[in-house]
Amino acid sequence: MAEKKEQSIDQATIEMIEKATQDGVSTVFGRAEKMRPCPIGAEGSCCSNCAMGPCRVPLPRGKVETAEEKRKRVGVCGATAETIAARNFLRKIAAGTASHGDHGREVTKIFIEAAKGEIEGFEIKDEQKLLQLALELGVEIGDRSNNEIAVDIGELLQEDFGRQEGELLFLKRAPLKRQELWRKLGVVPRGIDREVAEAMHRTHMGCDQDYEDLLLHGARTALADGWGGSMIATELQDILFGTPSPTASQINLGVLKADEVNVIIHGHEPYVAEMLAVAAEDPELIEYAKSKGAKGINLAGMCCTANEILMRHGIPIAGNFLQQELAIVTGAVEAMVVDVQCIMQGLAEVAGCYHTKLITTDKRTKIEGATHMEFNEHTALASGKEILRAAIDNYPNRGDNVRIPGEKADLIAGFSHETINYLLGGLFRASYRPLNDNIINGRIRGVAGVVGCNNARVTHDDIHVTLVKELIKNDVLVLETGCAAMACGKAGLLVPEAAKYAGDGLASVCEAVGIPPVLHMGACIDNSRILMAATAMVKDGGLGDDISDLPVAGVAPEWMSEKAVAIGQYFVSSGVYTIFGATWPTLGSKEVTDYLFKEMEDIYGGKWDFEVDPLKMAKLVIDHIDKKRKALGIDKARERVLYDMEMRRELDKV
Ligand code: XCC
Ligand code: SF4
Repeated sequence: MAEKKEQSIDQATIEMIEKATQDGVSTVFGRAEKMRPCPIGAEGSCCSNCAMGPCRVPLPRGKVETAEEKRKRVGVCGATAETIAARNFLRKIAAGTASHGDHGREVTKIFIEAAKGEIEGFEIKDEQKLLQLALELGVEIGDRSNNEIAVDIGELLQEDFGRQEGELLFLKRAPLKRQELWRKLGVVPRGIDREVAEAMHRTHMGCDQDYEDLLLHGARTALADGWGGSMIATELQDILFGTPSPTASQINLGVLKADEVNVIIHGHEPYVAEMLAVAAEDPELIEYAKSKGAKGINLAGMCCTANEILMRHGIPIAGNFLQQELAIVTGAVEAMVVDVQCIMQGLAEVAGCYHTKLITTDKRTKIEGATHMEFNEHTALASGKEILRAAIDNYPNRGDNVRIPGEKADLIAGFSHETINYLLGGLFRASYRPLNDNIINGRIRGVAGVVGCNNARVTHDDIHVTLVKELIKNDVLVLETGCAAMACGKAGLLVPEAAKYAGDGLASVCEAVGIPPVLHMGACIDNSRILMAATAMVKDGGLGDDISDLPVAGVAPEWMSEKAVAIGQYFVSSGVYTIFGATWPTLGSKEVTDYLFKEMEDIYGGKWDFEVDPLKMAKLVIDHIDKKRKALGIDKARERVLYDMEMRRELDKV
């Protein structure tokens, strides 16, 4: 576990933690100080999979264990520390895959209903992407309407969730060599739900008790997320709500407005937020807000729902995961509207200390003490308006205990895989060629995907920002999603001017193309866009013939959710070297940890790693990128630029 120095590097966050203390309100920051993490659970050495336990099999601390002692370190059923750690790890992957899968399933259902004309207000927005997907999946186009084509696409992809045999449809998008490897290893996912269900079965008491076999199924389950549930969600959301393109907006608690009805939309699935975005423009509702003394309605996002409506509507972001309670602490939020995932139950308690209405909207996420206003997609617009009306009605209750921090930063978001293609190659010859060329000539050293959460066990945003600054300084182009993107947005790294923090090579490319050195690619579900970007780089040529050949790496510096583990594993199984910060959940078993950190590289060409220090993380990423450059024979071009960098650093010291 990392050493935590401060609570946050973000001034708005620090100011609101102080206000919470003054107001006598408990937040995640204070609770994290009171509740130490259980050391046995943290290392994956606690099993509660049957009622003879829970069994604890922790590594002995402060001494070397003999073989005899290790043999005796087992659960009541005889399960070894290896089995227990691997089972726990697989269950995290299964939970993450289930979450993204359930998101994808819901999107698919709504997509089909919208195409059938059953949902007022939702219609196909990206015709080009629809037709491309139809071609890819072999859906007849002819002179059929977009809606007819969309119904077929939706129903075809829907089968991936319940498929019993065969292969998920999008696996064919991966480089051929990767597909062959998956088939050879037997880790090709059949159906999304099937792999999750099998993971739960295998980890049941007395089932799979071979850690390598458990982790092989972990790979299969995670692939059903990255190339399945997540990818389906991203693709269909793009077609239905629009494929993101670069959009300017702002981020941090300073986007809340003193004289408007502030509504925060928080969670992951975009349809409620999409409808609120439409409803917030309704002249009647704006008039209604004015009748209550407000100047208007101010919608702002939180967590991944924020990323979705930021990319497609330019709606500002109030903050990332650890700021959710603090938004309410401002005293200026009339309603916090939540859907699913990453919604802390602590919100209900905090909302109770202010006038804020906490509104749950999803049948799968209810919270004791919150108002449940279930979102009905068939009356979507009416549902959206009803929610906003409740927020407006709450405006007169705001009171005087209001303090909105001044901090807000400009950012540009919405670099979808398609956009990067167009930006680099131009609309008529969209390609990754210029990116590949700039990697080969050494201006760009490599690419890092920096993704994932905040974690109250480490200094909020610090690991993200320190790592990313170090990477771009060393000419590594950074692709971001989720709360990681927000941390960097608040630090001013998501604007073209941030090229001033980049090394000369990366800066020159950013200036030529007009992009920031850190590209916001969306919500966590959109990590599938990073898989597509990596695949496009392979297919464009010159950088090897598989994802594992690319000079790329992935990092989740402040991860906390099970979804992050699923994402990490699908990156590793797709051939990407992936580093996690904060804490590592299998340290109770050396064998399991060695398998993940070393042996997986021989199997998948990608592997896991763990490092808490952001500068050391950056070094691991850069060393890995340099190793891949060398293997590709493009290290020579790079060396000259590196020499310049070294010299400039020397100058910096003077
Ligand atoms: Fe949740 Fe997606 Fe993590 Fe942020 S990054 S804390 S999962 S909101 Ni996904
Ligand atoms: Fe203990 Fe085995 Fe039951 Fe786990 S499955 S709780 S190790 S007896």
